[in-house]
Amino acid sequence: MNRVVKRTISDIKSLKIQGARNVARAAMQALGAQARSSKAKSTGAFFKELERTADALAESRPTEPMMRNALEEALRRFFSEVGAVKPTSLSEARKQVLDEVNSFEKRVEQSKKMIAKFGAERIPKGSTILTHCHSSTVTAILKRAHKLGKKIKVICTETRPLYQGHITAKELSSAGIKTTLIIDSAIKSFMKDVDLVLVGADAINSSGELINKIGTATLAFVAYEEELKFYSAAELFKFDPLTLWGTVEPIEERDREEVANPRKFPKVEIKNPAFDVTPARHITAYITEYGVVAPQSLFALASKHFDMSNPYLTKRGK
Ligand code: RUB
Repeated sequence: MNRVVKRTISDIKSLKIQGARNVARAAMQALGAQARSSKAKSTGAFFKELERTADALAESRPTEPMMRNALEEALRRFFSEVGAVKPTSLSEARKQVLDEVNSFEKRVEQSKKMIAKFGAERIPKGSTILTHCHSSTVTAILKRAHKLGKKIKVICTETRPLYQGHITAKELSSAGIKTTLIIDSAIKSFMKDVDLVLVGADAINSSGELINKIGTATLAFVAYEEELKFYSAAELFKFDPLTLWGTVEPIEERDREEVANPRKFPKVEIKNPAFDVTPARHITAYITEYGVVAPQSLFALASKHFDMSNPYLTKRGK
């Protein structure tokens, strides 16, 4: 694997690159870098090399179907129904991969614009929005609502253990939005000031459940109890088609050192799950690039726009 791929994997693991969209984009760029630098002598060897690269990238964070879907889609076009590599010259194959990388980049930019548009329409004038962690999709919606003159206020949780909420607070305040930073455990105390909750998405499963940064499920539960709207901004590529085939979305368990120094707690088990699962009944709607949908309708919308055949069967041709 080339240097760009190795660095991308390490940056994704350390959260230097964070948020599902940024992770997927970086992974696709790395796939392109591998395609450019490949010394393979045949198209078969070339695709094997790219498959290995895609697998290594996909494993860097297990709860990221957007990255898996993007890599999967980029490669599966080159395999025939029976799993053999389609006949093509090496230079043509390289060009096809790079075209896929470029078209993915354009597609995510376009979907972000559409989500920002649909999302901003859902934000009432003068409202206060509570958000959690850092989602580039959420900040795009909030910045658009601000540009439309909606005079919004945003409350950000700090998001333990690695404080991605600080990124959100800095980004929104720099854009001129009135921003308040709170500790995660203060959400209930601030709910009286909040009009709606808006978070991103790492994954959506076949039941319409949301898998997002740890703490999201608690936030959704509190919002539900307070009868507040709870939205998740998510392009359809966050849907994990493997969950249609009985796979349970894996929850990444991260290094315990992120929570506390284990040497200071010799007899304590330290746990650090990165994500949790929010039930569909606590979610008002998903804001997607094709419009706003109830969680129960997300699969129908996703299957209209994407090929939902079993990606592993398609890719491996088994
Ligand atoms: C980030 C997080 C974000 C989603 C969506 O977690 O939970 O809400 O990834 O982000 P982490 P985006 O910091 O662990 O990656 O909208 O940018 O895809």
